[in-house]
Amino acid sequence: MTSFFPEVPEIKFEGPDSRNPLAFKYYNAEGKIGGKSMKDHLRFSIAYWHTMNGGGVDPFGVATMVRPWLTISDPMEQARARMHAMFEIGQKLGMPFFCFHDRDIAPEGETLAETNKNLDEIIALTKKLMADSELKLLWGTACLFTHPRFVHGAATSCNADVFAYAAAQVKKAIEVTAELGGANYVFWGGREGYDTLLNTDMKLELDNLARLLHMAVAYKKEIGFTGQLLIEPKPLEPTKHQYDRDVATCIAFLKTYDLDTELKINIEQNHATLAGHTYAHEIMTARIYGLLGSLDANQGDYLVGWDTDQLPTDIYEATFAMYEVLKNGGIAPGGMNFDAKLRRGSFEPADIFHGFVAGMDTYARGLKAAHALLESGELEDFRKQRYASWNSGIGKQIIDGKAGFAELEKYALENSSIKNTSGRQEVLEAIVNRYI
Ligand code: XUL
Ligand code: CO
Repeated sequence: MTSFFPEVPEIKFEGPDSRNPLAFKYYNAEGKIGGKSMKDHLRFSIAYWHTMNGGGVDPFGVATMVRPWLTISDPMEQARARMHAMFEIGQKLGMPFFCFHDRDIAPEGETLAETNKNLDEIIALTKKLMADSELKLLWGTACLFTHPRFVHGAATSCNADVFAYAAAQVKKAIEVTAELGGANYVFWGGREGYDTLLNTDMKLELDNLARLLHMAVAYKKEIGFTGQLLIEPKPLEPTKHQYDRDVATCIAFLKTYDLDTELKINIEQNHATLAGHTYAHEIMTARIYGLLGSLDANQGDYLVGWDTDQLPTDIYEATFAMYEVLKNGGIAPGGMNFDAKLRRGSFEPADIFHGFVAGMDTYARGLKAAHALLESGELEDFRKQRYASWNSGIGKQIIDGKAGFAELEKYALENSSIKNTSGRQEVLEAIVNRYI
């Protein structure tokens, strides 16, 4: 295969003083933070769909991206070329992982059997390319939202034939993910939601979503797939209400349907902000319930109300995210998937590399800042002190279950002059700024 990016060299770490746009200033794959390499902390991944298939189409305009592989008219020939191009991108960036939907990598045929045959051929090619490359599979998933058959949803469709088709597709997608040694398998509920309650049996739809996930759990065990299953929350888009709205909703769903020991959560920053949460809030919520699985690293635009899926460049967001990841003891077997696309105006092939360099450097800075902040204990010590009243006296009695309403009433009557201390938010924000 000839190179798709002859003008782009291998991207090297040159340090913060470098002015070379095609060099890392902060991401040093083998550089150690707290005894662990940056590569192992961050576990970066290419999202196949945005990077290889995204043309820059928006509701007002056609594709702008210059992508030589997308001009190949034979769909299977194009699929092969696209896969080669992705491996070139991965190799030049030293990217450890990639993620894909089944339909991103191979075209649909006339029948499901033909579609599966197309997929098998591209999976065989991928496996061959992986054998000569460092690139590993972070996760696979099934695209259950693009084709018109999924107009009313997939697992939550009103039409049982669609549920059956979706199940067949998920079965195959888990098989090929296992075949490539995927570390995880993701369920994002593409059209699992509703546009109007007037035509929706929400209880049946939620029960059916759980039914499909239970089938996936059983099948994973049957074939011995050891990857982690993940569910990805998103509040809206494409439907007006997505059932997997946010982390808390996913936790309630997983616990209600006895799935919380089988699935963890894949959290995307832009989905968090669309749900009215910060990324750190969502990561912390999953972490404290032991359900933090993986991250889709991107960012939205706070002035725009949809999922803009931008490459992450906000160091504050990256720092707060990495602070939570470090408190979680790391993100493996999950990773940080750049579920992100270039702006429509950044259409040259080299922009792919510029986008990833920006995202990888942002998270490297976030990791460094978060590690230093955590090591310093400045936030943790403040927090500990703030809750000190729970370590002794009446606080400890409440925690130990030794004080009920009667004891607390007696205590309050005897101690009714309460003294609070400042939360010092501004001091804490200034502390964070010293580490950024
Ligand atoms: C869509 C989205 C998906 C999932 C995988 O907003 O995030 O690409 O990450 O299906
Ligand atoms: Co995503």
